[in-house]
Amino acid sequence: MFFQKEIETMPRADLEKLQLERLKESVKRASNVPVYKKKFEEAGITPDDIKSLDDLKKFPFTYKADFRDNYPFGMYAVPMKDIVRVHASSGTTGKPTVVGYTKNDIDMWSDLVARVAVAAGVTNEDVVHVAFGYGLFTGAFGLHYANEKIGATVVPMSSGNTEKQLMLLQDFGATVLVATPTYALYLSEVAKEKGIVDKLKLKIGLFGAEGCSAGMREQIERNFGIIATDNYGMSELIGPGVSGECKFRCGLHIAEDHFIAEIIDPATGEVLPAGEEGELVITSLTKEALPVIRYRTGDITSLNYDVCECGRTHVRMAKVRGRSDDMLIIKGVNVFPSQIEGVLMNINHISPHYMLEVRRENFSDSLTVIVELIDEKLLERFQELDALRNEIRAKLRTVLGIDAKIKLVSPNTVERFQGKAKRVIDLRDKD
Ligand code: DLL
Repeated sequence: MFFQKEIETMPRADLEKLQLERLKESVKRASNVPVYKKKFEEAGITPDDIKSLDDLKKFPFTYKADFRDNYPFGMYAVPMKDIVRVHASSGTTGKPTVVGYTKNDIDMWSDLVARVAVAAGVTNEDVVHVAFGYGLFTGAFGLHYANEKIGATVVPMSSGNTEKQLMLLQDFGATVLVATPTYALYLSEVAKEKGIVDKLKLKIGLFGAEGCSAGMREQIERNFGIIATDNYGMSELIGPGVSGECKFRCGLHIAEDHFIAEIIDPATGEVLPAGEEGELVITSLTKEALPVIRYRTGDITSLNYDVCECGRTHVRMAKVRGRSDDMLIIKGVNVFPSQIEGVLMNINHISPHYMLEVRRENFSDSLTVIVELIDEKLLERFQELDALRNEIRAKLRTVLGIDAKIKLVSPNTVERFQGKAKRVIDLRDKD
């Protein structure tokens, strides 16, 4: 199913022609912003130097720090009177990253998220329960307007209050759940415990805003009896709608008529050949309020340009493996939390809720994986407990190449998250 079939299945040659035309315009728009003007001058490059898509490489990168340094509105390329909406991404410390939209930007944004929702099977017959937090976060509003545009019935539930979420999911007959995978998992477990899964009409999960291992997704799908797709985005780029899976779930189609994707080596900044894994860099082609040129997303993925079985021609990015900045370096070894999750999801007797604690002990890093047991009684059966601990440690060693301490804890003692999960506690600077 397509929301904008002609564009979504456009032959690559036509798509690239469109991208080139739009790229020239986007770079021109960006050069109205003092930060970009300065960057371009320093690099000795002007918008007129763009003759082919390959010329994009000559432009300097844009970083999250550029947004911070120009807080709150210094990255806007249009006067404030043309800005109709402001959002911001939740920085855990300091000032948030502020973004803005013109009327056209909002319209384009809704179209792109609608593509993702329709690709997952959403129609005007659906009741869409949005359990993302409404507010400065882009997730809720992004999914809200897109699903309205499709003609679905939108329930702007917001996050929190799990009991009420379940009551309304049931009473309003929601068929689509929009949430972070972590919160969807929690909701599904509580629904199971309460024995109300059979009373729900859910069919589709639209999950995004954070990564989710295949094992965790399967668990949510099993608990709820749904099919879930993954969608990706980031406030600086637009919010959700940058890319999303189709029903074949073999990569997330990037809306290439509005964005150009590159993969670079995060250490050298060099563009990597198609198929190689590295950091995703995105250039916006149509954004009016906030053009971004070669934005360093920090997200690690790879690109696949083969036409998908669904007929979409737009490039597919692999599920995000992690952010370059949430990669832990433990005893010199690069460890992504997603790798640990991948291992834990395939082990019996433990719940999918976990935390990672990193410390520095005797001048050496140590990783503790805190995992919740499903059955409290196991805590009294020392031999079995020991065997389980050893199994987890051995499996993690095979995948990560390092030894981790395993702490098994009682059911329901690991924190549950209602938005994006924060599973890593890095105490190395604090010890
Ligand atoms: O999370 C936008 C969004 C909302 C996307 C709802 C999808 C659904 P930010 O709060 O700015 O924006 O966070 C962006 O979240 O750089 C990734 O590291 C991570 N992220 C977002 N979607 C995914 C995903 C929104 N599907 C940051 N898989 C990004 C993995 C994701 N990571």
